[in-house]
Amino acid sequence: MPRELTGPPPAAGTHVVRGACPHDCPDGCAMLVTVADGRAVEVRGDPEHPFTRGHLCAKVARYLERVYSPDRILHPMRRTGEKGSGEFTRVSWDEALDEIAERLGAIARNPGPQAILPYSYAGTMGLVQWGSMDRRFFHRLGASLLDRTICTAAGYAGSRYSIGTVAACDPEDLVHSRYVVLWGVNVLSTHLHFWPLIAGARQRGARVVCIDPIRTRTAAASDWHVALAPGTDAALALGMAHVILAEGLEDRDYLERHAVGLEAFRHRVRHFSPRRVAELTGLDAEDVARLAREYATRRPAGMVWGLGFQRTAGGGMAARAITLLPALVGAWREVGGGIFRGRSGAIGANPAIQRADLIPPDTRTINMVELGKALTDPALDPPVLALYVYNSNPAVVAPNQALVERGLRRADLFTVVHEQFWNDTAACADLVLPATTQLEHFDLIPSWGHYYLTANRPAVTPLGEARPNSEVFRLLARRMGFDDPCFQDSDEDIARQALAYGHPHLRGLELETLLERGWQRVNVPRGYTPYAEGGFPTPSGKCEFYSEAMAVAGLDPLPAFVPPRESPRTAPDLARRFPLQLISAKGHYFLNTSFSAQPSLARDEGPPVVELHPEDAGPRGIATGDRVRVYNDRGDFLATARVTADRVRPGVCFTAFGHWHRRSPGGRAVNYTTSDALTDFGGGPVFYDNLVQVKRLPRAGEPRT
Ligand SMILES: Nc1nc2c(c(=O)[nH]1)N[C@H]1C(S)=C(S)[C@@H](COP(=O)(O)OP(=O)(O)OC[C@H]3O[C@@H](n4cnc5c(=O)[nH]c(N)nc54)[C@H](O)[C@@H]3O)O[C@H]1N2
Ligand SMILES: Nc1nc2c(c(=O)[nH]1)N[C@H]1C(S)=C(S)[C@@H](COP(=O)(O)OP(=O)(O)OC[C@H]3O[C@@H](n4cnc5c(=O)[nH]c(N)nc54)[C@H](O)[C@@H]3O)O[C@H]1N2
Ligand SMILES: [Mo]
Repeated sequence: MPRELTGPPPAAGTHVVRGACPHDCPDGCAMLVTVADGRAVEVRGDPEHPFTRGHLCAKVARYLERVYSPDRILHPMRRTGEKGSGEFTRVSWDEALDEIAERLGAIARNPGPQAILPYSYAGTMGLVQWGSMDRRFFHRLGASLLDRTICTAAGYAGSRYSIGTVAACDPEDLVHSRYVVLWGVNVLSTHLHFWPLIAGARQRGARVVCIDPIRTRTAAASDWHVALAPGTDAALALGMAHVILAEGLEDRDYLERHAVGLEAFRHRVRHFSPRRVAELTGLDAEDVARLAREYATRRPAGMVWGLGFQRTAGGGMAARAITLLPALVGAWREVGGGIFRGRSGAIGANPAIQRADLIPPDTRTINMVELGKALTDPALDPPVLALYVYNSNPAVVAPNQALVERGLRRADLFTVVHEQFWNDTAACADLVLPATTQLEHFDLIPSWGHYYLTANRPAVTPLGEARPNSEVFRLLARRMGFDDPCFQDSDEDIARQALAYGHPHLRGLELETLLERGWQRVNVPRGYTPYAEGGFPTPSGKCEFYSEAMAVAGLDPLPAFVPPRESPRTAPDLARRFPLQLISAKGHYFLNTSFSAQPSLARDEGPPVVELHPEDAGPRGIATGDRVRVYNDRGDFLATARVTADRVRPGVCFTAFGHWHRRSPGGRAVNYTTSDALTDFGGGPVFYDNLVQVKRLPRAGEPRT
């Protein structure tokens, strides 16, 4: 392949380079980067890309601020001060890599390679930079495996038990829906490019319903906001099923041919009358019945589900119950019906990319949600002695930060952080390595929202001494003496291996075309109705209302309502001390913690705020603008109060996730209060299952109490 396609354009003259947004967002945008004399001067959305439609979000539209930020890490650095002090001195790449190879080698010999833990998530979703050479390296090394559960694990597990997959209908077909249910998802902030399609459906007469305890931008823009109590979604879904079955609104023909276990399910949902569901969810019984009737009769009925309901103890079961609803009413039959989540991600499943065959037998797995435990548990054998972080900011994103912090500050822990920015995690490193941004490396970007694969050609040469993840692991593999030829593959080789995977969705995709055109639709037809005639990828090939696989796994084979761990109803003693349920969902101007230190985005998002209902604020003497402390037994953070009867229900409060600790008042953000407990199954986090108390801090001139 000509170098001009996988490398940056010539240093002289003006060029438009095709790129792809790497961030952890379903929209997977195609970008056009204008480069003048070797410097990127503009990024914009590709107007021809059917999903991007020429529009970038508030964050990525300012990507140049990121690339050319004075806060970038541009050279390898070694710690000189105490851990967390932020004192570092510059070293050469050779010194840094030699030291890493030496330390990892020594630990691998004694006590053994499992004392090494890689920690990465989705700083980039690129096929090459997210998980390829890094996985090969750690697999061959025999390091502990990391279970990457922090985002969608519970929801995916629940959906897989019900319908065998998470991939489904093409979001471009949302315009054909006549009833759009947005379930636990804040589309206008987190899936922005879905909105024009939803608005299109609405123009054609669709009704848009948003199910969310918080009146988000999306809820406010919908026709009907169903503001249920946090973590009660499974009860609502089972209540809807109760009404649908009681009133004979189910699609009997579809169910007979394409479902198993309906009789047992019918028995289960008898317990979920609208009256009981109203008690559990805090909704009106009539609204529960109305939602069920409308969902069953307004066809086609489409659904977009998000992370909201996955973040409480019953997250797995909630996803399981919700993903059964389309089959119950036969929504899968029609274009515009079903669940809208495309995935061009089949590409990443190629075993040649990550080489799981290199993993030594009996290698242990550590759940990333439990990082604090993994770093501090005295019973862990061998203990974690080396942590290698890339594509993630665990010092902010992981729950139970007090424990994470204790772990990261351990003097005997050797920590490498490969990063673009001086964030809280980098501050705890022994060695910091500079990472390239998306404008500086090559990649292919699969989407977890739509059905396009997008190519990213580097626009400029790396700044300073920054290097891509793949390159660093290639160099480390050489130093460790790993001689499998896979460690010599170039980024382009990896991309080709990925495309060569025999998945039917990848038929017709070619690297040359991808690079020239910027993107290609994967091999999924227009008007995609994958389950119109059943064919669910479950063990039975049907939609599983009863799941034998769950029974075998020791789980309830039927969908159930697993209530939150922490709520006034389920933990009354705890709730006496910490009465408020705190939701910490995504910030509009942030992308997790990636953009939180970029000045213009930090300004637009503003400092940490906690929103409370007047009924909760009043007795606490809290008014808008007051400084408050939010706390429980796990920890605390400081914020500014906003009192609002509109946005939150009584007993529930909200704060946006994404603020860095070092940029937060008091040096702590919300994950000091969240729990590292796991969901019912799937091993997911319970960030929004979090009881807290909120206390006003003294106002100016007021005595401290
Ligand atoms: N602007 C922006 N966009 C992003 C991100 C970001 O940080 N900022 N992050 C990206 C990532 S990593 C992801 S995973 C996606 C996530 O995108 P979303 O799925 O939208 O995720 P969240 O914001 O976590 O939660 C969605 C909504 O669920 C609601 N919710 C909370 N608890 C419950 C509950 O018990 N039941 C119900 N029904 N709703 C509940 C919250 O109030 C929130 O409005 O967004 C991606 N896009
Ligand atoms: N309380 C609370 N906690 C949450 C959530 C919540 O809603 N509330 N959301 C959860 C969810 S859904 C998720 S997905 C996680 C997000 O967790 P993470 O995936 O850790 O997300 P980020 O904070 O964006 O951190 C990614 C880091 O990767 C770096 N990076 C980007 N590109 C590259 C690269 O090419 N190479 C290297 N080496 N580094 C790179 C970025 O600079 C950034 O610091 O957080 C979870 N935590
Ligand atoms: Mo996520």
